Amino acid sequence: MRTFQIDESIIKYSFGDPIKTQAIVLEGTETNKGSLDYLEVSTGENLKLYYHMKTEDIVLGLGENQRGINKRGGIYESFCTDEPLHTPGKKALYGAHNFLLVDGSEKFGIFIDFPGRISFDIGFKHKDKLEIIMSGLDADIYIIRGEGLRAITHNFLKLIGQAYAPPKWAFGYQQSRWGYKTASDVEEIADCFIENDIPCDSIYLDIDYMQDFKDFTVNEERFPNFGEFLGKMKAKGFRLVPIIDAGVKIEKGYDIYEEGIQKGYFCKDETGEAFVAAVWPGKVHFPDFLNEEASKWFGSKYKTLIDYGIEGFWNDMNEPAIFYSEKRLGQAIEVAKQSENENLDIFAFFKLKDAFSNLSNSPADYGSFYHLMDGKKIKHDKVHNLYGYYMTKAAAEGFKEIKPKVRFLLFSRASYIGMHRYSGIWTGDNNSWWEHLLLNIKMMPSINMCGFLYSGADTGGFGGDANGQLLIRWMQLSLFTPLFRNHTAMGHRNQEPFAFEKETTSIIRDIIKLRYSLIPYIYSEYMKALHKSDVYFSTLSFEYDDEISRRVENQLLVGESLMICPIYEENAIGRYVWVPEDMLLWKHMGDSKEVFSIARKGHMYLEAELNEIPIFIKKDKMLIMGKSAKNVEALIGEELFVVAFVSDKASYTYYDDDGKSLEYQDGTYYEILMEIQKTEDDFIITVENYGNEKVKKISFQIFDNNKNITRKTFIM
Ligand code: MIG
Repeated sequence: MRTFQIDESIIKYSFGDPIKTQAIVLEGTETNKGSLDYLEVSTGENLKLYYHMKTEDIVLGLGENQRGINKRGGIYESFCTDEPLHTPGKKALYGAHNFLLVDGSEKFGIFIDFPGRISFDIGFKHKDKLEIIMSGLDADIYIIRGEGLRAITHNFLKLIGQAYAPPKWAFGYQQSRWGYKTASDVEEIADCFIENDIPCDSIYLDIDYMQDFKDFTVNEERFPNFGEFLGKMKAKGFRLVPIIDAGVKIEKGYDIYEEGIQKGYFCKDETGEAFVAAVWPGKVHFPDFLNEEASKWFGSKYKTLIDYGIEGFWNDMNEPAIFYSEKRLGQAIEVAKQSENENLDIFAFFKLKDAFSNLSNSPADYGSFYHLMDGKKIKHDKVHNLYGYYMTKAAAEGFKEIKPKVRFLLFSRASYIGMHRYSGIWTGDNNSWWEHLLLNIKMMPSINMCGFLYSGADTGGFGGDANGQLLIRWMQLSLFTPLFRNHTAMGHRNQEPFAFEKETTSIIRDIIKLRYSLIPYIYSEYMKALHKSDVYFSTLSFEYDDEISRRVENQLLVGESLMICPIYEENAIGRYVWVPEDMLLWKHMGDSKEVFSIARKGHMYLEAELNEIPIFIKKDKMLIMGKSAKNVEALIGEELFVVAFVSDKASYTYYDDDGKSLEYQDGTYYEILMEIQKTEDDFIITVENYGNEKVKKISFQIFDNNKNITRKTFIM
């Protein structure tokens, strides 16, 4: 074991010869520490770590995964998996996020930089035993310290580098569906938004826009004159966001296939031939994104679509998902042949059945192809969790070459820690289940602490059919997620805001309009989190250290000012809420009606009818809003509306930038510092403007602890 001091709060313990994953951005200096802090280590066949949990310990983390915010009681796996039916027993989802935060008498973070399969038993086999088993011996283990959960997370986020910023339009509402097959389908959807007066920024193109599911092609019959069509849609106010799949169709004459073969850029099988798997296009090869040259090559291919006018992409199927491999299918067919005309006993029957039902995403397949990484041949399953990350990095680096100055929208299904520097993630194929709305709530803080600020779920659920009520309640959560996208699978009920009863449409219109008026706050908080290596969503325990706050699983803090308590049960007219300190409760109910009350510290039953959106504003904090508009570009932003809850003094730094370029990275952004000081019978407002030329007027609505309202206007 070699040890490195990364900075004052982080030590790296290096076992064997770890793969350089590009998860981290800080290098340390070598030290010689004898043993790991907090953890016991055992080596043998596998590297294992143990921690003895005290009864009161809470374990947070693991990003996009199952079960609670507190991970205790379960077994989890890091192995990026196409798991569309994620029922509670499933252990791995699309992302591999090996960061844990132990919150007990000892508080520390653990990051395991190991791109193969890892199992985390967090008090399942034995209630007090945390056991981490890597499928190998070579890994970098980081122990991260800090003064409290937020500080530890901050130190970890500094280790893995600054998060990606999408263009500002990507903070608008986005409409997707697997099943918009033609240009006229897409245009019809756009027109429905316009007719129904529902703001929207983009419409997604799923695999059907491609010619025979071939990456970087456009089906000319279904989307004739694609460039012109994009222009027409943009003039109407919509951007189109196409999907890119990991697998490249095997087809003579298809340039991507031909070039990939010629240059040897695809993953190879044992014999050195390009590995064959089957996904949407039928038989495909997987580009070897871990090979730098191949990655550059694939990244440059996004240019075809960018040249048409595309400004954002989503990368799919990059775990990579495998429907079947040639070899495994051959074996299954063999079993079937042998079974023919046999009197199958029950074991033979299951053998036959399993031969086919286990074809997809088979571990045997993941162990049978190879990458060329830094000039070395390496078996896929050793680096499995990097595949989606590196595909997405290839895209982002491609964008930098193609249009170096602008931001692109980009998010991926599979991910590994570090990918957040290049893109966001969506949480993959969930279902139209209330359980998955709750899971979405629980995932958000975990995903944030793993670096992924730009994230969100398929609102309304991907698989299955949503009713209007589920969509409404889900939207009341997603209205706060940076990625706010409604997406559903082919073959399921329509799920657009106007697909249900008139009443449902009007409630959803109101939610989406509220989203647009919250964009000043959402964007400001997002970008501040990015600049400060902080999170956007967090657990209550990041701010409040009382015993109840530490254990709340269904309320979240959003940025520095808000607490949200989404309703996630069918037919509920409210829910129980833990209020950790006095807060201002704003119930937003449709266009003009707004009701404010003071929620006192303690337990409360929060009533919230289907059309009511409860938002808690923390003590001595401000919520910043603007006027809604039909899309982000149409937001005028001349007037800000501030709702503040002030018992003593509140201050807020309002952040903004051009929302398009990468200049924020060099410090080009604008801040407005606002401060509200309570005096005996009034409030004194100070505003300092650092470069924001857009805002002309700020209207303050200030509540004191007795719900008295003071209104003031500040002209810039
Ligand atoms: O095997 O492209 O998660 O969002 O709509 C399904 C079709 C492939 C999975 C993605 C989903 C997308 C779907 N894709």
